[in-house]
Amino acid sequence: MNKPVVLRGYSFSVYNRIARVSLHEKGVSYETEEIDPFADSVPLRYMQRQPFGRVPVLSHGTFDVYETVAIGRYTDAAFDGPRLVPLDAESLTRLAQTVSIIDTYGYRPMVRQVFAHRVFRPAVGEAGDISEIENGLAASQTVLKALETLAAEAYVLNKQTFTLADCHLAPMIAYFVQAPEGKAVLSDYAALSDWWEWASQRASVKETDPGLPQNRTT
Ligand SMILES: N[C@@H](CCC(=O)N[C@@H](CS)C(=O)NCC(=O)O)C(=O)O
Repeated sequence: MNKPVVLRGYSFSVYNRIARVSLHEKGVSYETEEIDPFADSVPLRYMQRQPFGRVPVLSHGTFDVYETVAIGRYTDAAFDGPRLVPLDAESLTRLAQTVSIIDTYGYRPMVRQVFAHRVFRPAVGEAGDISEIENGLAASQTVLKALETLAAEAYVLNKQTFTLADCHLAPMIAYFVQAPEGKAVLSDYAALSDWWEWASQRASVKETDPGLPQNRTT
């Protein structure tokens, strides 16, 4: 009998969606458990699985894994389906570089500043902070420029082979472009815009769109 696969996370989390995209790409059936990491208290049983209180965590039988990069690597290695990690040295390296750029420099300005303050907070009836949006847009430029170079070089983000780099970037850009200013900024980067046009049509990306919450807080 197959071991159960459970993704524990928050529907509106960009990292949760990254994990979901990789599971969809591999054709893995999974259950979900909703954990809101922004709630006043995160359940103790979840903290035992993720000591930093972030989401998501993937459980496969008794094997738990947290950190979305590791979840993607596990998903690729543990399940049948198309490979999400390239084999050649250059593409493998560019994949790691892309994901690291997104996590280290991209998530905060693109998601926590631009998307959260321009789109998410207003959707739940909270005021966004204009200075957060402006600072996020400014910081996003360097990130998009770096990703543009990687997309133009095309070892990854190449509109042909869907890898963990695509899994990681698509949910971030999907949120960023919901802000009109984010959409405008992205259009300055030709290779990245072409990539997004392609990636946004991918079934795994479309099927994992969480939409926007109603009367929720972030
Ligand atoms: N390094 C973590 C980052 C995950 C992360 O930051 N998730 C966000 C939601 S998108 C979170 O749980 N935030 C809760 C908080 O900041 O307290 C990973 O790769 O899984």
